[in-house]
Amino acid sequence: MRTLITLLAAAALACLMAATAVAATTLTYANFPPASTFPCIQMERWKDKVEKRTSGALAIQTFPGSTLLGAKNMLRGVQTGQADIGCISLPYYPGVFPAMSALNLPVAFTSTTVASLTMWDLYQKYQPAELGDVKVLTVFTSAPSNIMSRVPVRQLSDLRGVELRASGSILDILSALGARGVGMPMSQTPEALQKGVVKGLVSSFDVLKDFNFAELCRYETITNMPVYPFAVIMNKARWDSLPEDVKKTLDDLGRDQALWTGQYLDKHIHDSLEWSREQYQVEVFTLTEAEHEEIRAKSAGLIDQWKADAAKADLDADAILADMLALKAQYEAEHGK
Ligand code: DTR
Repeated sequence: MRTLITLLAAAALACLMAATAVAATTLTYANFPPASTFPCIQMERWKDKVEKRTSGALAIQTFPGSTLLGAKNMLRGVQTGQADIGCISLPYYPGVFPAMSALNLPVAFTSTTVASLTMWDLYQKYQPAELGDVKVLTVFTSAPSNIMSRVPVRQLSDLRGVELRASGSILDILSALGARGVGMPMSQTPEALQKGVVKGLVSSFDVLKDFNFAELCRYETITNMPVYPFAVIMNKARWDSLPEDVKKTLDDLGRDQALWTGQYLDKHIHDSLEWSREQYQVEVFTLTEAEHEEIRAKSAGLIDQWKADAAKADLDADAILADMLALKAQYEAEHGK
């Protein structure tokens, strides 16, 4: 009897130890927009994959909707370890990412899949110092940006004096077109729209559904303005503390996650626009070829400006730009425009 009890106790202890070994490490992952939006959808997908592929050795605790860190303190919060992992939108940090902000230039990306894979390869090739004090787990972009507004923008001249929320390079494009760009992160936009501080926003069409912006912004104008680059970053010391096999699992997931997110968003922007048409009968305006040319002409200076800024940061701007355009062409051939 005594032997049986000892055996049972030993078995119970073994089970307990195995269970503790399995859920050994929990990492926190902060995100700024609400759970329904694509940066958080990709976060949950990444969490599922990581937990499965590490057989539970890593558990990921996700914090959507700025519950742990907000859009503007995300970078610092991850650097200092307030969160282990965080999702940053690079254009929210002007001047901080001279190399990777190339993805925010007016180079006419039309596919999120293509832009996200291009960003991944460009990051791998240059590993720029601007992201040197964090571990980059994956990168992706938003879809091309369009106007969503409470007032109709049927033609470019309707933009004159209209206040539109944006960020990064799009603020400059808007001023060149005579509109009044108001810079703020996406997470502050619902309130600004509600209060009438802005008459609309410039972003990709996913937000029509995911933030229900279609309810207020009944007019959509297709402008194909730049995509916004994002990076999922991890605290460096925390990364260094992970076992080698876990690091490899996370590294192996980086490109796959960029591809998955691009494909998810490419599909979702169509679903979101269809939903907005059915739900709120939104009107969609297209511009003439001459108007697209006007946008291109008025945005061209941004590329020179970016080159000058990149050169100041000791980067080979021409090489980065040429590589980005070559990758874009390669992925467009592979995945379509
Ligand atoms: N267009 C960028 C990025 C963006 C697009 N959709 C979402 C949803 C949630 C947060 C950010 C974004 C922007 O306007 O910030």
